[in-house]
Amino acid sequence: MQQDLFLQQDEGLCGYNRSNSPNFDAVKIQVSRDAVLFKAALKSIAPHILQGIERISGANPFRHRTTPGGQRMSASMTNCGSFGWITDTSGYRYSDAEPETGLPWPTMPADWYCWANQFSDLAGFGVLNPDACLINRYASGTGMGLHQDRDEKDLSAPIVSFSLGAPVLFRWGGFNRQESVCEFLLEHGDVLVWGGADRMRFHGVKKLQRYQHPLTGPYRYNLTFRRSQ
Ligand SMILES: O=C(O)CCC(=O)C(=O)O
Repeated sequence: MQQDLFLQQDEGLCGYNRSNSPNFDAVKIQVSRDAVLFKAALKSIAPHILQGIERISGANPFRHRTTPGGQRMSASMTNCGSFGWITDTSGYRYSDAEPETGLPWPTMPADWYCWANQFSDLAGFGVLNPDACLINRYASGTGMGLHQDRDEKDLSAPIVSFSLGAPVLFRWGGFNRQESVCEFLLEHGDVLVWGGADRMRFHGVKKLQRYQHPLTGPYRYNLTFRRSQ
């Protein structure tokens, strides 16, 4: 049933035959059992995605949120979709509104929704139907510590991650903090999907090096599509 829904959206909204779609035939690297990296798959449509980010952050600016322990996060964040991921001293959670303004999050662009579904399917997880897209912006010297994505209600749904702009070393750990961590490069246009047996792996990003990207300047953007409810 979900598959049928997806096919209708595919034909109606995604426009895969148009020149403005990702490269679904991109080189595919099996990172671990249930994690797949599609190299540079978004490269040709990056300007379009960046325009979307500009629109979303114009309506709801990037903010440095605070961890439950009171620490300011170094990456700044915004969201689009029905729900957004937030953190403050009350905890990590999804919210249907931006806590600073009380306003709903900007709508998730229909083509992003379709592309996230398509990459989830290509990675072997079927249709994701994301209701949340967290957008992180990293400046040089910022990163994200090892963590698990565990605030979603259904942990069987995968995470689909788009990377744009400056490259970074992604840290891919085990199922507890003590396990060894491997690192690989996430570059402009890469799509990483993880789920199934790898869904609860600890992961994070090392500090961004000083860099100048022709489209994003010193910044790296990461979009994670999630099914939160
Ligand atoms: O920036 C990235 O590639 C990872 C972001 C991440 O792990 C998260 O938002 O939970």
